Amino acid sequence: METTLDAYLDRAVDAWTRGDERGGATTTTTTTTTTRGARASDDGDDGDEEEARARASVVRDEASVVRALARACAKIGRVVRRAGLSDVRDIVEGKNGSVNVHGEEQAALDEAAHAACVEALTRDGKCAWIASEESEEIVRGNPEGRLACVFDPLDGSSNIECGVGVGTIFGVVDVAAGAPATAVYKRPGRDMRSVGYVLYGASTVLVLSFVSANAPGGVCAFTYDDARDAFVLTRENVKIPETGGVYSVNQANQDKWNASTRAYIDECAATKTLRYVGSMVADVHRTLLYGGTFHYPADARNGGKGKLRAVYECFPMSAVIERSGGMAICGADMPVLDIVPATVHARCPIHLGSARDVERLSRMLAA
Ligand code: FDP
Repeated sequence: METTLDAYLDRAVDAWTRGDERGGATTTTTTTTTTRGARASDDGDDGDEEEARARASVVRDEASVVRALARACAKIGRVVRRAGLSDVRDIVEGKNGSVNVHGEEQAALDEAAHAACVEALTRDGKCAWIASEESEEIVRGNPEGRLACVFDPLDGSSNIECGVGVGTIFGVVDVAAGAPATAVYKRPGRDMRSVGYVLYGASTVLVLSFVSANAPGGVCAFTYDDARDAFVLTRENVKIPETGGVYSVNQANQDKWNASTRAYIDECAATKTLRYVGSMVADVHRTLLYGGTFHYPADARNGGKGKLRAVYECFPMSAVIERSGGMAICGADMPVLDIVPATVHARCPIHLGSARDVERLSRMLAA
């Protein structure tokens, strides 16, 4: 019997909730009762149980956020597949995209994908803040919400007209009740809870790491089944190969990189195969499954910052890669997930992929 995303999330929420009860209230109760006596135990029980309940309820909210995003992505996927045929109004009612003018369709699809995600998350009501590549400001959600969602609604959109894979990238962070919008990004990427992406390619695939690296089933992949209008679990415990024979980078920029980045890529060029779609989601998905590396280095054009956005592109992708056993760095010994961005749209250099390959690069960058 196949597992749908809904069924997976139900099971995952159950597992987290049971785990919270074991790790929180129950275990600690025994300890406090024997070491601090009955009265102290009563106080501790209440606090622990309350904390466990609060944690479980955040996990339930998070499952709801992932469901809402997956529904929006299913809609986006249907429209992307019909790019050139269907109207962007298929995604968001009332939105009238200029689909007939060459070039404008991409922009309209970007915006419509953004609107579809915002609409789904707003209706879900679990997020206090919603940050998107397509919005200068962070969007206010439900002030009572304890989660925030960040996303790039349609990454690689310059590829849409030629039918090459594009994607949605997302991450979820927890924010204290009443926290300001800065709580969404003024923190290391390692704080991200659920992370993932949807690739709109030959098939529509959702890759998800739910809540943390310890999610039931680890990093999972779900394939969208049109007939059932559902994402169906197709891979569990996805592990990136330790090393790979493919590297992925826009080599046309090589004269703008620093010497050690160039030296590493020269070494790759001599020993590996180059594959570069130019769509981060497609390039990273191939890297996750087949191994190797993906790079968007700092270059002379962007003052050492790289092109890709830290919060909603590099953090979720780096977390997926790390949780599947790989590495993601922005410089020598500098994990991408340790960066604290100055703004929600900050950029950072990125090198991610198979652990042994990224380790070698890190050593070369250090030298
Ligand atoms: P795009 O501009 O088409 O949205 O996020 C930006 C991105 O695509 C990534 O998906 C992709 O990896 C990168 O830019 C490609 O940039 P270059 O064309 O400079 O190689």
